[in-house]
Amino acid sequence: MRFDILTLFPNMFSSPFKESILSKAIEKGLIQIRTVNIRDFAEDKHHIVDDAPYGGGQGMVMKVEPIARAIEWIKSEDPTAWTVYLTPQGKRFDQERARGLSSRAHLILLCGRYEGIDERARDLFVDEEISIGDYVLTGGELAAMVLIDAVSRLLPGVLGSDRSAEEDSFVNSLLEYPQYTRPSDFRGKSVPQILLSGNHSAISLWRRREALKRTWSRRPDLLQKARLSEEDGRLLEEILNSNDDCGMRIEAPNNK
Ligand code: 4FD
Repeated sequence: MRFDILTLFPNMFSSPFKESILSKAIEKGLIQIRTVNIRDFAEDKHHIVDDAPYGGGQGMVMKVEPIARAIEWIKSEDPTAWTVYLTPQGKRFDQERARGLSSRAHLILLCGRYEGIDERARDLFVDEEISIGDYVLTGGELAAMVLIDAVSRLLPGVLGSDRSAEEDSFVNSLLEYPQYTRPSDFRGKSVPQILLSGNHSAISLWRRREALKRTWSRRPDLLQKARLSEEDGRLLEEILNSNDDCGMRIEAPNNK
């Protein structure tokens, strides 16, 4: 899969993909990531890429011509490339949208700065607008990095062969159960005995119960859409009828 990142700040991408799993995916040829500097497509003497908004108001708007020329240059190589604009106004990015994008061969990720891009650039060139969450960043670059990471790990061969992305949280709509590794006791806090028992069916049951407890206490909204088995229903009832607080934490107020 190919990612072309359209940005005014290509240096921001010089390290994030050089580590660990994504660098190996690049080495193996499973993904290709290229940055394209929008400024290189400005034709005027000063390579101007932004201008004041028509109608007045604060801030600057990214000009349409350099964006148009950059996207058309990429599309002249591959007319099938799919263009995504990272913006707080886009559809919320989640696991399902990551899976949808992972089926495409070539993504163009358009990173906005300032007050965003000229509306005509969206109308003419943007196929999909995506937001990674309800907060504002100084540019779309960090959002593009998040998207590339979440999409890349879904591609065949990117994660270790023993570990399937399908086992992840959100795929089955529950949060993950707690994990432990050595030592078995740390400052008086011990690993749950069951995990040392070697009883694999009992461990599976415990993990499922813990996943249900966590989801109930932290993300009850996820239980709505979770496809729960009859066994899950029984476990959940058992949990709620017990006096287990499911790890509920009372958050201290943060009054401004
Ligand atoms: N929540 C996101 C994406 C970009 C961004 C920008 C218009 C500002 C947050 C278009 C205004 C892009 C997000 C750049 N902030 N900032 O995904």
